[in-house]
Amino acid sequence: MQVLDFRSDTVTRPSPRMRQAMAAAEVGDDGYHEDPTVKRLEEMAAEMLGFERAVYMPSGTMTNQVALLVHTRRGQEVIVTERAHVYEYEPGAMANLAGLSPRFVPASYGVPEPEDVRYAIHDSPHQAPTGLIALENTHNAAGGTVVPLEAQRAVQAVAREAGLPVHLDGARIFNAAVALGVEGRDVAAGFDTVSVCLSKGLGAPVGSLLLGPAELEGEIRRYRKMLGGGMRQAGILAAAGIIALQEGPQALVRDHAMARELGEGLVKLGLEVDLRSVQTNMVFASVADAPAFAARLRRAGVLINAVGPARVRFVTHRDLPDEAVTEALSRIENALA
Ligand code: TLP
Repeated sequence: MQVLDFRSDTVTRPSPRMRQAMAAAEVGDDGYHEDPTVKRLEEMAAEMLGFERAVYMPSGTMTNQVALLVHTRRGQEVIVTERAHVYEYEPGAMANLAGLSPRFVPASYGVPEPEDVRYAIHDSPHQAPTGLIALENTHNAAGGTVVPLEAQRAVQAVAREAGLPVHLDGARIFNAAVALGVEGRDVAAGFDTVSVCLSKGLGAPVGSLLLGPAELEGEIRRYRKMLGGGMRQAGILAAAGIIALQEGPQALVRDHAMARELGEGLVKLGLEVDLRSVQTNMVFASVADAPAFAARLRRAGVLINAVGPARVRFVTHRDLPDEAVTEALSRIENALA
């Protein structure tokens, strides 16, 4: 029985084309910015997403944290949506490395109200001053939900009015673009920096990019080095990233269709799923005991993550076979019987 792995879209393995490109990659020392394949990936990403520069890093945690470091100074607050990845799942780096506190704004389905963002901005001697506003699209903990372009623009307008920079955690920016029927560059528009992951739904084994203006490039590279992200012949990895950017986005359509089918199927089995939140490649279900539920499914050959005491997450991705959803639903039905 093939195990069906719905834990994350990070579990994908490099495709045969990626492996070939990796083996054949022309490389150099990226510490001197002399790796031609890394440079090609960075130029391609910058061009594709409408930025002057892109800097390649090992992970989305690093691209997010470097963004915080370049935009802020210690003691400031960062306005984030509730349960934002940059705060919730990046082991406290925001406080530990950058010396920042989060200021949460409510965000139904990952979408904050511009007025809430405006009220969260501080500039008084009695409070920590706001240094940055950060959005996440798609919003992981809200369900892989899409933040509409108008909502992004409204928050960007609030930021501009207050003279604050805005960062986007666009780990899954192409999932958002596909769901909205627009280009990645449309979702990336209006942000000072955007973090994009190649190793989620796009299928690369490693890597994220931080996009930003030319004037921030030096600082971005300095903080990347400081955090241990200065790599050498990284073209071996970047070669797979290039293919991820070329072929990955259009393939997400299938992942989204699978998630929809899975969500609807789980509801038919009597599970509590908010189908309104099933907008891209994730399905969250509420269950009585999430770790026990996940363990039960594991025994049936379906891997998922418990993401809270009573919440589980299923993620669809390119390495799942076509029949994965039908098969998973049938295994889950049996496991729950
Ligand atoms: N998310 C992972 C886990 O860390 C939870 C997952 O399985 O979804 N931003 C967002 C929105 C993310 O979902 C992730 C990874 C990151 C940043 C961090 O990327 P990595 O794992 O490359 O550091």
